Amino acid sequence: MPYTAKTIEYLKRTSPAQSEFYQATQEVLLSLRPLLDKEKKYQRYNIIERLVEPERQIMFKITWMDDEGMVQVNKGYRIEFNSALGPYKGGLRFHHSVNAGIIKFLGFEQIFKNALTGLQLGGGKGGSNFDPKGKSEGEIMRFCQAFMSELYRHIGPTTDVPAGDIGVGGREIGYMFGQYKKLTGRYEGILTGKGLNWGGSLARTEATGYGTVYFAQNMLEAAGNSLEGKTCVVSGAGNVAIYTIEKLYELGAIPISASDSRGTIYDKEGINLNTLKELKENKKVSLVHYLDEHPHAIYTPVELYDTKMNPVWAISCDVAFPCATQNELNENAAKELIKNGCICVSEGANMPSTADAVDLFIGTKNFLYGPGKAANAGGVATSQLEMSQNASMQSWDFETVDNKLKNIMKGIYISCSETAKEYNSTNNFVLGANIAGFKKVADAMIDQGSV
Ligand code: NDP
Ligand code: 2IT
Repeated sequence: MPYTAKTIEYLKRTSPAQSEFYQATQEVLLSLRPLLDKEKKYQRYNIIERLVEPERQIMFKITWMDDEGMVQVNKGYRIEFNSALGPYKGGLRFHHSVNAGIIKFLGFEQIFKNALTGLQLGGGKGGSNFDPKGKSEGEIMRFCQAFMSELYRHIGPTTDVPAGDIGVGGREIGYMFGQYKKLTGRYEGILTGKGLNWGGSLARTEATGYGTVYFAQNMLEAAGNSLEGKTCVVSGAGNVAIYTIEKLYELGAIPISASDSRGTIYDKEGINLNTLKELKENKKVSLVHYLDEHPHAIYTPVELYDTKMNPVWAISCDVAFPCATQNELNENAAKELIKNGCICVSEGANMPSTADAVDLFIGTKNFLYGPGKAANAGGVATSQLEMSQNASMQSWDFETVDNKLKNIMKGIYISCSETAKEYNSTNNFVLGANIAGFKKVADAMIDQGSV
């Protein structure tokens, strides 16, 4: 489409070397074509050009002292992408691969995801190229404090509210919250994913994984199917993967895999959840130790991966849940999944499937594909429930939050599904999610004038 090509060309020229950002943008723009053809107001108000440019991009230096007394330097980012629907909201990622393009793709996806929740949330994302691997507890704390020593001046409970993402969980949120309080003297909801006895919400830890499973459940039920008895493969072994696996067991499915940055575990009897939590949440060690307690499982280290794909996608399954990172599921993997009988993919991670893989899923008759910006929106939605509890000084019980999460995920499914039908693309939830999310943001931008 000329409009898409023109925008991508413009982005490549003005924001060079941001391949993940172009990828995310291209997918959205291609989906929007039928809407833009029909409703000329979006072009009249130049919404696309306005939307692909972040409102504000903050880049800063983080200096901190390691255990040897060496001063270390990292890059810090907070990209405040779009505030048409509410305060900027989105996680912080600490991973060695982080750069401006990655934070920008995540921030861009976040705009539509947050819109789909139906809640008042703008889109943003942040992070650092800090590598938490092998760092001591003291180093993690000093880094988090140094990161917040700059970030604190840019965030606020009604302006920008970060949360966790890869490499940022409850521990890091705690250190950052403490530093914010120290610097400002204010005790307020400037981060979500907080500890339960200092402002956190029950079910926030579980929300992304649970929500991804609820989304799969909605897709399958609408097709007259269910998760019960289904064999599921899951990639990742962090927050999203763990609570995906937990909810799958609760709904009678059998999750048989997990993976981390060093390898993949396949346990045909079903992944032992207690072992997984002990290794990844408490001890924070490699998945290879799963074999210590479950020697019958099969472990494949990354060095032995087929160069064409992660072995997790070669395991025969009914439903797949990519829950690790972007572009972890390529065209070969998608072919393999479909060939081996997989009928549904629900994305816990952000943009885990490459564009070719997405095309294959969408082009396969009766295949159910839940894109990340819809399927993993339960995390940010529950973050908003945390903000809501903070603002009203209340705390709701687990069932209350979980029921709200379930309803929000159902609402997202309905909105994707009905929008897809409206554009004669039944079950194309990529088109459904992108158009439904876009309309909310774009209409708000038009109402609010050229600001
Ligand atoms: P965690 O840091 O808790 O876990 C990430 C997991 O994925 C870890 O097991 C990690 O391995 C593995 N991993 C990360 N990067 C790579 C890589 N490049 N190659 C192979 N394995 C990798 O993060 P989350 O579970 O929070 O996030 C997972 C995904 O879900 C991300 O895409 C994130 O953006 C998305 N997401 C997260 C939400 C949240 O609320 N946390 C909400 C919505 C989406 P190792 O253990 O070795 O580090
Ligand atoms: O990608 C995401 O939606 C998240 N990392 C969670 C964001 C949030 O603000 O809870």
